[in-house]
Amino acid sequence: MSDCLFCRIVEREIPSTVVAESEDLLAFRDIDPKAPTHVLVIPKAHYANAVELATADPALAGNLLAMAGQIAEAEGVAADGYRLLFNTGKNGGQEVFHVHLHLFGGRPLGPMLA
Ligand code: D5M
Repeated sequence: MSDCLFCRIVEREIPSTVVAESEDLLAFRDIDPKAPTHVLVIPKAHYANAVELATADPALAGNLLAMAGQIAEAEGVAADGYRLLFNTGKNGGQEVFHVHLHLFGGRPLGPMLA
């Protein structure tokens, strides 16, 4: 989708700091990090949200989670713990409607909701 920001990152039309890549997945640093480690993991194919991805391709959804775990290890945040988050829809705080898994780590993150 040419009007999708994250599709354009996949196509390298918009630069990003890539931390991991596979045939189907891309992980890059969030442009506005909320933690010392803040990485977004996305499928290269366009799905609007996590449920759409998991419904259409459960194996890919699982691989996406597994990649997040590998990145957490590589970033050195796995031992102390980290947060994985899918914002879903407007009330969920989703701003980019190409599914992305937030990986936050590197500091205590506190309670989930303010
Ligand atoms: O999160 C969308 C996230 O996408 C938000 O944390 C900023 C990030 N973002 C926006 N543009 C870019 C670019 N160009 N590179 C890297 N990260 C970006 P949401 O869950 O939709 O609120």
